[in-house]
Amino acid sequence: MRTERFQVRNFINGEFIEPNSGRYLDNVEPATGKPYSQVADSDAQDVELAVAAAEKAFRDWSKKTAAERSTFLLRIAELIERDREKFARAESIDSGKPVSLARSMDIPRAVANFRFFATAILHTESEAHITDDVAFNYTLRQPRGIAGLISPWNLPLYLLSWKIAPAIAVGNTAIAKPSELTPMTAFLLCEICQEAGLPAGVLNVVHGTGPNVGAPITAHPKITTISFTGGTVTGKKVAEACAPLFKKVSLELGGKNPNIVFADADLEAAIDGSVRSSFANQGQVCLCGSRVFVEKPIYKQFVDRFLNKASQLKQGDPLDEQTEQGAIVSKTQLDKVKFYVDLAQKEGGKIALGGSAPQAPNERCHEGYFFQPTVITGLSVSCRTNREEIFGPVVTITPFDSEEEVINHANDVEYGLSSSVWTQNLSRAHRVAERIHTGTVWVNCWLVRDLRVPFGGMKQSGVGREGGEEALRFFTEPKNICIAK
Ligand code: TXE
Repeated sequence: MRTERFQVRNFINGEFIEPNSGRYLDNVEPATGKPYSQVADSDAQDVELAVAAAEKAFRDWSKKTAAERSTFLLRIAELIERDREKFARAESIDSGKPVSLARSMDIPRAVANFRFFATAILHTESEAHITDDVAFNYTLRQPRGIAGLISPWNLPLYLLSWKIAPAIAVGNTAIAKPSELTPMTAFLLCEICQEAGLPAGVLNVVHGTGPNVGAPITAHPKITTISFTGGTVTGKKVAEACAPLFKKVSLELGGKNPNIVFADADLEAAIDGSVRSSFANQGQVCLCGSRVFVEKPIYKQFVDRFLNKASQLKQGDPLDEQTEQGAIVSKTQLDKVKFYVDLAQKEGGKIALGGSAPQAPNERCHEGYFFQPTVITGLSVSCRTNREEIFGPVVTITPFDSEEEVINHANDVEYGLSSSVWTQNLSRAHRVAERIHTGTVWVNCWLVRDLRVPFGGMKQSGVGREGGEEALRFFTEPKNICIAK
């Protein structure tokens, strides 16, 4: 018997519409491995419609006062908060993450993103530069037009709203493309935007694949600003498409983040923090610390306690309130994780924990994409497992002898997104933090996020910064006005 599945349609010019092709892709629930809804399989024609809507809306939206725009964003935040339970459940079903995590992290953060930028635009300052007796200059920061916002599947609403909120807060209009694997909360957000009375065309969401929708967005000459979060390989394609059109581009890409534990660390805190940073969201957070380095005197003790703690993580149905480890987002991603666990063994690694799929937590999840939290020891620092982004619940632990040595290990990868350093020695903390090549260094903590701080990566982890003032600047064009005295 064929059941009609819910269809996630595009949101263009304030209305939910069918994709031009009339086609839909199956949207699979990772916990069951079965399609539970469908998502519009859009193409360049749909992007074209969205551009027309965004272009038209820009005329009025960009002229609204900051206070007017702020009111809309605050209303959106309030409505997401009202529906937080619905959003959390939808995010969990769509992505496989534990519902408790969606409820405590993803959805509150989406609310905070809208509130933060709604109020940030009310407190901006403009620069003035006085040129002796000759002239004075002041800087206008004006909206740039249409922003293309492309986001991944690991933190669907969290990351998409982190782009939408600043883009429209400063007066741009936006065309967003969520990951085709996790479109549901973007759809719910569009319903909220309708209810909040956001003018038609200010936010348009075009669903579909990277090549069919993402690529036309990056190639469209009228979409002059591109903010992308995703894999490094895709990031290169985005950069290539944008370069000849001189688009303003922000790329937040992958990571292979070091997590360094010195012998003088508060061991309890370091273990708690490291287990969380290794396995949060099944290791599918670009900020996860996938390479743990432990100073030799405490290596054995650390590994024993880490394994003990990690083995207690409750793996289960993402919709079960007690679950701490849910499902991997897709079969492709699960296969990638398996590939790297095999590779690690070929490279001489020892599986100290996990290494395979667990027993299905219940009948419903029989064909779901689950993998055990996995710990690998005994690998060389330079092997592929320790260099390439796995993006799953797999972490390596490696001993080190000296500060100098571990700084070299930390920096000896192509990525440079984030790092953690665990030590009670303040001077060492400053010294090491200064020398690590990552956009964020956490000392004695992980994933503490202040929305005002610059956020982004070095090297292959990206270009540009998001967050606070950086985001407001990214989504505006500075113009100097020089007036003779
Ligand atoms: O991401 P993609 P994928 C890493 C992780 C993962 C790998 C691949 O290692 O295994 O990337 O994951 C859209 N032009 N991260 O393939 O493809 C795509 O539709 C424009 C790290 O799922 O980078 C989606 O909306 N857009 C990461 C978005 O790009 C294109 C989060 C990201 O998908 C496009 C996710 C194109 N040519 C994966 N092709 C992080 N750092 O947060 C695809 N897209």
